[in-house]
Amino acid sequence: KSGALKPAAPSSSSLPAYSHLSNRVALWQGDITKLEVDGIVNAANESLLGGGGVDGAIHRAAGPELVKECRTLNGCKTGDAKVTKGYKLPAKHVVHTVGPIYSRSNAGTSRSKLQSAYRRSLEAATEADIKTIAFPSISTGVYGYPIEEATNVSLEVTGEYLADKESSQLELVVFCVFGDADKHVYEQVIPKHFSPQ
Ligand code: AR6
Repeated sequence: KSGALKPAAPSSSSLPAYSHLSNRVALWQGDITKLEVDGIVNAANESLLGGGGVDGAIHRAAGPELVKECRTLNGCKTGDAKVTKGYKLPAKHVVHTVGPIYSRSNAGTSRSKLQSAYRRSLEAATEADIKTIAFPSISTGVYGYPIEEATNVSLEVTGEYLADKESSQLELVVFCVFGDADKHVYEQVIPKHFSPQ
C-alpha cells in the first residue's frame, strides 16, 4: 500500500477562488489569460492586431493563430465587439472590444462608448453561446479612463444586461482586476450595484 496522497490537480484545471457578488457576478484578481472560462474580453484597439497591456498578454498567451484570425475581421469600431477562438488560451473564445480613449472634455461621449463596449461584448458573447465570461477593466490603462467611473459603468451595464431575460443563458460574469488599487475600487463600488448573496 503506497498511502500516497492524490497528486494535486494541475492549477490550470482548478477553478479559481472567485469572490461572488451575486449568483451570476464575481470579482477575481489576477491575470485574465489564466482563466478557464468560455470567453475572456480583450481591451483591444480598432485594428484588432494586438498592442500592449491586456491585449499584448492575451495575444502572447493565445499564440500567433489569434492575430491570423483577427486579420480577417477588418478591425472593430470603438464601442463594438467581435469574437474569435481562444487558441492556446484556457478560454475557448476571446471577445475583442474597443473602449474609448478617455477625453475629459468629452466625458459624456467617453461614457456612452464605454457603456457600448460592455453591452456589445455581452451581446456578442451571448450570440457565441458563451456562458461564462471574464472582463478586464476596459479603457482604464493606456486609454486613461478614470477607474472609479469606469467601474460604475461596467457594473451598471452588466447588471442591466443580466436583468434582461434574453440574457439568461449567461451563467457567470467575472470582473478580473489586475492591480490592488483596482480591486479596492471594485470592492467600494460593488455595493451600489449588487447586493451580497
Ligand atoms: N490580466 C488582467 N488585466 C490586465 C492584464 C492581464 N494580464 N494586463 C493588464 N491588465 P490596458 P486600455 C489591466 O492598457 O486602457 C493596448 O495597447 C490593466 O491593469 O490593457 O483599454 C490596446 O492594444 C488595466 O486595468 O487597456 C489598446 O491600444 C486594464 O487591464 C490600448 O492598450 C486595461 O488596461 C487599450 O487600452
